[in-house]
Amino acid sequence: MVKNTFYITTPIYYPSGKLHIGNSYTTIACDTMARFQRLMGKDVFFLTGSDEHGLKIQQKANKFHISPKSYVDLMAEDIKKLWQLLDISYDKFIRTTDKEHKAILQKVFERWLEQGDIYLGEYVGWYSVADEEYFTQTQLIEVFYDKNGKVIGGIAPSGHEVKQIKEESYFFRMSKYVDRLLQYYKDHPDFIQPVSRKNEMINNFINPGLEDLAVSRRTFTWGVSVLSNPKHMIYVWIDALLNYISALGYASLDDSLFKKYWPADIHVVGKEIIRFHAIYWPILLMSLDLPLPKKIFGHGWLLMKDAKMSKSKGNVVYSEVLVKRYGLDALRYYLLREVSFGSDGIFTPEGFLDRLNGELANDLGNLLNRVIAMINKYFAGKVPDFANEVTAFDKDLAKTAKEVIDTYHMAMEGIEFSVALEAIWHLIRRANKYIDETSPWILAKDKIKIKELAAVMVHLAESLRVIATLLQPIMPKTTEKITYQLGLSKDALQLKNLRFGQFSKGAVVVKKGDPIFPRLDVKSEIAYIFKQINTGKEKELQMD
Ligand code: ME8
Repeated sequence: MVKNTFYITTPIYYPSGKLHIGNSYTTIACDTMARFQRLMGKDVFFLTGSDEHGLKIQQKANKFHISPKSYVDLMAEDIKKLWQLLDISYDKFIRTTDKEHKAILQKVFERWLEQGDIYLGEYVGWYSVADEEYFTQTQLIEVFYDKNGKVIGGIAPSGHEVKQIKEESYFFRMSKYVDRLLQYYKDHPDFIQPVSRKNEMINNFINPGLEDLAVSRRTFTWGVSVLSNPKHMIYVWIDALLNYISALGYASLDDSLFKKYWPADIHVVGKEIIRFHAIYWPILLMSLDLPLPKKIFGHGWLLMKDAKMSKSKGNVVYSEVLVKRYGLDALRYYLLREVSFGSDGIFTPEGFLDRLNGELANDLGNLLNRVIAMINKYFAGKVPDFANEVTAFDKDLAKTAKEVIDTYHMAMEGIEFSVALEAIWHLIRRANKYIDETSPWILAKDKIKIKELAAVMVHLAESLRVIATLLQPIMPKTTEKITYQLGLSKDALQLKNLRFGQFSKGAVVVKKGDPIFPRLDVKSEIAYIFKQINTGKEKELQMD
């Protein structure tokens, strides 16, 4: 039997600061995929959440003079509010502080100990007291040597000096599974995407020799302890990765969700954490005799000019600011259209406003406005019945729509949102051109041309119905607005069996359509966005 389920996950984000559009980018992309698969008839489970343990969180809470638990409680609420604002249709929000998650993690850790996959050893690393963090020698920005060439110290990326520390730690035998992992990559060429990232994994991390991973720490207390040796806290990445199965109740009394949805169809992550997902996570799963996720997708970064947008740099844009001023769908559209999903992309206020004015207000907004106005003017709001190939231009419009629907489906299945959107805009532009070609205002002057005029109106309404249907997973609110203005019910939009030429008989459009995307004054809006970025920077610096 073909499995009709679709399990998709975002990374679980650190609540060490307010989430910005970089995190929204991943989550909106996953939401779009989840909505698309639901519309295609799949039984979807969409998981997101927060990664709440570790030193970073502990330190942040200390700064605010509250307990780590109070701090993460506040932050988790804040994240949920953001996802509500962005209309994220997740099925579950997991927190690594959830009691169920912690119990599963501890149980699994004990199993690894029993199996001999985890052993007690000694961790030797470079420790920065100021940062309260370990670094490997390669992470240091400067290394000090004695006269015999032996490494005796160095400088952490923060600029603080590091000292060598030896500490008892548990290790996971990663090396034991490396050959199986490589074989898995070979047998499943689509496992890591984009494919270039697979070569990166093999060349940079596996070929040089995969070391056993230190999976416990004694330097922090805010975490999940090892059941049989509570002095040790489980390493935050093990804690975090386990969320993908603990959220489904793996190894718990009720594992029905796990049985139903595992293995995941796709884990979507930013490229900087693909190593954890494409190397460590599959090995952890192998050691539990579990099937591996079908796909790990490592998307590119949103950059500001040439630096990655990040909390610690303070060069961030917050989604709330853009949504409040320009509407949610402007942000959803921009993020998925601007950047090809596997690549990096640069956020610029100019680029954002260009797309809003050119593609949303002009191309799409005007098409809808013109069509609603003409149907009101020429047919008192009632959309004429569909008739095939009445004017010389109908055939080409229908052909374009068919090609666009096909391209869209391929692109959405292939996680190429920008290609899917480009295809939709091809149809939007084709429909606008169709208005110019058929010149309805001239047809309207001639009573004999009424049939042609009717065909033009319904072809345009039908193009808009197709456009609204295709936009549904990406910009659900815009779809609703277009559907409402066209006088259609939600049932008229069936993505799965979408064909051009199915416009509902007897639909009556609204009397006057409100512009769905107002045109903006570019100069003043650029100034506004820049001001918000700078304000954001001040806020972050104050918090640090
Ligand atoms: O890494 N551009 O959490 P995190 C694009 N807790 N995406 C970005 C981005 C940017 N500038 N900045 C952040 C963690 N992201 C771990 C994950 S999963 C088991 C544990 C997105 O809060 C992107 O998806 O640092 C990236 O991988 C994630 O946020 C990192 O979030």
